[in-house]
Amino acid sequence: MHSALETLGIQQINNSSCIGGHWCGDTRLDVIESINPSDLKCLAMIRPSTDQEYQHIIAESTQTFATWRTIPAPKRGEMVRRIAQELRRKKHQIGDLVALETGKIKSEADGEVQEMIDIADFAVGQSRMLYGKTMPSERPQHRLYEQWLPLGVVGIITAFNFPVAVWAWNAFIAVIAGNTVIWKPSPKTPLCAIAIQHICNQIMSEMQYQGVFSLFIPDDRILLNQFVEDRQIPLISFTGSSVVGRSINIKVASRLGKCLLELSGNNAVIVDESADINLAIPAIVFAAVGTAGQRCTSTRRLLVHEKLYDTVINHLLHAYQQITIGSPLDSRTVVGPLIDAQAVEKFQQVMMEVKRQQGRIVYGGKIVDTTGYFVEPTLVCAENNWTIVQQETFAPILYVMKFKTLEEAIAIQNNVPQGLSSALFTDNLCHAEHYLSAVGSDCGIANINMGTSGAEIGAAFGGEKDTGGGREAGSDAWKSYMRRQTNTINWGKQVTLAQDILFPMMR
Ligand code: UN1
Repeated sequence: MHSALETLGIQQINNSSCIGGHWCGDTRLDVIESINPSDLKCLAMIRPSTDQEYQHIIAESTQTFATWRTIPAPKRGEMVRRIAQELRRKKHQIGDLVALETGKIKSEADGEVQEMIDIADFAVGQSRMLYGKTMPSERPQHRLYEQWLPLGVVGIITAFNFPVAVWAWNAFIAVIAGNTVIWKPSPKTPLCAIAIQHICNQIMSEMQYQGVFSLFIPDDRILLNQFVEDRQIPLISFTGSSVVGRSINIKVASRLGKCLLELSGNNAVIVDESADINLAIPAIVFAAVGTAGQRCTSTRRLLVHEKLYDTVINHLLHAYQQITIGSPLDSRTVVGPLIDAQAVEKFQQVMMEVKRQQGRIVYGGKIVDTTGYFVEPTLVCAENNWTIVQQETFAPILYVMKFKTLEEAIAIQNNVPQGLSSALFTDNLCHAEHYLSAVGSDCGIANINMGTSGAEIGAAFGGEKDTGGGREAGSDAWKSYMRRQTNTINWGKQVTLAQDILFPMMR
């Protein structure tokens, strides 16, 4: 067993529900296996959560909320501050575990833990800044203001590709806002969640607030649906595919609950005629092959001005030839494995479709003949209207296309169902401003001279159209985890009606 796992409280067999700091899990059910995608060895086995445990979790979480909401927000921030201290102390070990379980390379895995620390620091500060506005009332001797209050139990469903950071974006902000949280991680990365829950347990026990952070890992859809449909959970935050997100949104909307969605991306980089190639190439390579193309922000489409097309292809080809594929814990590795056999199969299907479309594979296209879910980083000359180009495939496949004018490039970029991230490489100020204007990129994130991935936590994160419209992490995303209450106080001795209404009985 890897030493990082033991340090983080992972045993060979783990229980997956954590209720008030106590672990449980059904010994009668089949275990969930956590598989290392780079050598296919089982890292540990997990006893899945049961229906009964779910009932305990929701009861505990609801009960804890009743007191947690009365704790002053800056004191709630103290809980997150202490968790961040532990994350700093264990950054290296958590990074190892993230690399082992997801297959992302160690420096990106460590970066993910840093992202947790960053959002924790942000949340601690935010705990003193849950600002509401005061407005001048139109009535004499009246005060009019808005205040923000917690929602209740927040459900957080996360994906395998950012097994800890995306939970942290949601959980830390939700908790300083006065909510309690229940985490349903991806069954592909249960150990990362268990390790983080251990840290939360330690701090919750030190601060005598068990039940602020809970975890459950079911192995069936019935329990997941129960969670999503539970009227005791006012907000479900979901990260994953547009297909699953749409069905969750429908279920939550039908009970008039709130959904915070961070769904599929199909992110494009445009290389304008004036682009600095030396800046563009490394940024594109990182965004296309980083995390083996399994970020929701990964660059999937590259639109190149016709005058630079051959040059960019040649530079990319040269860069791709240098990419080393291998163990995520080897510091020389650039690209690790995909998450599982299904992901490899999807990659193969897409490659068959490329061939059917007679697309030119400039580089890669094959699975790597070794143990582990490795595929080659792939460059394909493609057309935007191909079905596979319109869809998000979680693999390091970059579709390259040609354009003549910036307007044409923007139209191609926006002509997909998703709207998460986008980028333009240009040295032309007018083009940059055009791209960022209302007639430019239609995405939630639009960058200039940078890739599409690697967003900082300080700003709001999320996208439009099939990406779901949610905003998480920084800026004013905290408002999604709170309810707004408008308060009007009459501190005078007269009843005054708004809109100049003179009610006869009040004269
Ligand atoms: C995701 O892939 O779901 O911007 C999140 C990025 C990371 C977060 C990605 N900070 O690439």
